[in-house]
Amino acid sequence: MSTYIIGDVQGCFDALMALLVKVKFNDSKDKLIFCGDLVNRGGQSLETLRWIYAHQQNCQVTLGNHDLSLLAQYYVKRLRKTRNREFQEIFKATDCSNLMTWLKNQKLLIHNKKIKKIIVHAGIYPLWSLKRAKKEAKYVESYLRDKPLVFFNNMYGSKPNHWSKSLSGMDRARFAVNSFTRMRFLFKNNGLNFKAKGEIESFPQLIPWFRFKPYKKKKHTIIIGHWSALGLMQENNVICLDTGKVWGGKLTALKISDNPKHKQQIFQV
Ligand SMILES: [Mn+2]
Repeated sequence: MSTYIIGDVQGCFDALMALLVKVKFNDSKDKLIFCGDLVNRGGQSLETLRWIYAHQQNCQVTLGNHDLSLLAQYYVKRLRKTRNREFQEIFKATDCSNLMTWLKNQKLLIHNKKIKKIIVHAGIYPLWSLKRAKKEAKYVESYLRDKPLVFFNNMYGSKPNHWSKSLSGMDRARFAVNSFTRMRFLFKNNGLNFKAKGEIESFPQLIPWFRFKPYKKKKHTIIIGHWSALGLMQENNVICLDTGKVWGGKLTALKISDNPKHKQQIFQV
């Protein structure tokens, strides 16, 4: 058995299928873990969701900002943008409500102890312990599961951008969802910056989250998507798998065998 961790698909369904052929995915034994951003911009978001939904026994998903944007527009009609044809196609589909109910029950953070990997879409707020990160992920997941309308009516916004244990309710949930799904850079004062995107070198005054307080001594590897400008990257214990298929780049899978003697392998289409 092998586990494949897959970068941002963003509706590039043909590429996903080609990647699974390339890795010789076997649905009777292999597992797939998606880093999030399953949908948007690639043109085949509905096909992507349907396939993963149909193979949910094999698949685990961490939600990305585009997945949450889709869910927000599904649950809160005033947020719908008619020009997003890809999302409109999903909303008109007869299986839409099954797909959306399934999607909103996915995770913000997956910790697979067997393969010693943590998978999140954008990152883990660097001043959090792993225990704290798991607690905050669960906090958001419980909102999504139990109070999706409250959550999506109040999800948008970049404040608070400073963490405090005293945050509560949607302020706490918004800080967590923003750090798990949108974070790239921090200000030197610990605050999250949501405006900067692109190459690290373009923002010398900001610090990429994974350099803020590097996870050098941690036993687990953190695997992310979201930041296609990084490309396929490993720095300390962080691996980025968003290689920007939707922008003309590649779709990437990291293969981790059950047999610890086997090396990790990268596959791309
Ligand atoms: Mn993203």
